[in-house]
Amino acid sequence: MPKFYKFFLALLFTLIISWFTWQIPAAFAATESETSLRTLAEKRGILIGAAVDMKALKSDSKYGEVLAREFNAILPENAMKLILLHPERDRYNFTDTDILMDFAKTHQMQVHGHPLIWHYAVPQWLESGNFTREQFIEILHDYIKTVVTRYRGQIKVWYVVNESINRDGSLEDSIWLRKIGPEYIDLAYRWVHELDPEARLFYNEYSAEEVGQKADAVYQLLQGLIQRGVPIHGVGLQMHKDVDWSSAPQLIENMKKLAALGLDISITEMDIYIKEGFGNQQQALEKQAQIYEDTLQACLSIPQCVYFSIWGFSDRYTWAASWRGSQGAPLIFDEQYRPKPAYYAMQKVLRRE
Ligand code: 9MR
Repeated sequence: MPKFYKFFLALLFTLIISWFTWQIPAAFAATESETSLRTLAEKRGILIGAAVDMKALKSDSKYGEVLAREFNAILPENAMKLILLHPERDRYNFTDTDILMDFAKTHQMQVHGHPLIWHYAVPQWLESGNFTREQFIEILHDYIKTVVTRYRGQIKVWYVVNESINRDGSLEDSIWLRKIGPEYIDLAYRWVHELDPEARLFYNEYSAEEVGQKADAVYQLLQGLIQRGVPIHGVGLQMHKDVDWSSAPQLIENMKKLAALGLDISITEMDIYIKEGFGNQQQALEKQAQIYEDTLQACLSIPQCVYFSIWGFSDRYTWAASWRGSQGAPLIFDEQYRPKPAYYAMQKVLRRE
């Protein structure tokens, strides 16, 4: 064969091989991203998020891979809690929250701050410190200023106050309530708004999804804030439920009522715990999928529901194991990151016209 033809054939062969090398991964990537929850949610203009376990993010590469592929918003499960962020009076620790912010930036995800003020996860120096009311107000202000200023412009939504109401509708006992009084809530919202006027400020609550005593108390709290001119833009309903939950119509009714106050709504911490004794595994997984489907559908049916977030995403890492005594498989991927029926149910809802 003349040299020219040999050269031509080699060139052609190289071109074909490189075309395949580029096209095949591109094709896989396209399939993956076209069906991911994140892509489907973006087409509908909503945020789909997950709470992030920092230990998992730092040690398990598959965790970060699935997180970035499936979600366009994140919030820290624990890293922003006062006890971790401000463990001593003169010391802050932003190591994990900075890692989270970098991860979000790299993968173009929105970050939500959770929680700024909570009655739980308060460090010992504050719990047992003998401070006056004025000192408490100063400590709260300094804390808010330090954290909000550090992430100004990067954290788009702040869950400023978390779980300030008991199941019976009364105000939850907390160091803030005891030392400052109920006005700690107004002060916190006003300060965050002053420090970052662009951030959307939300209130976050558990067991206030269905209509009833607690939901009414949350409504009154929010209505009061609005009437007093306190900057509040939205409310997060957590959705930690068991697999026998069946109150989607009540959730919709409640969301409509809250939206009528002029507030945005988010589902912030959804997980559906499979209780022992609930049918066989297949029945439990199907019922769990149905609840994810109904809740996401409820959110999509309310224009003000702008954010839907799960409390983790893989059963490999769930708070239920430590808090409820058993794992309960409450999330949408199993421990090996295989999608569960709940994942496909969410895909189905996001595709629905
Ligand atoms: O899932 C969180 C768990 O790992 C922590 O130990 C616990 C205490 O900080 O908080 C859990 O997250 C809670 C969230 O911050 C507020 N709503 C209820 C969540 C589940 O308890």
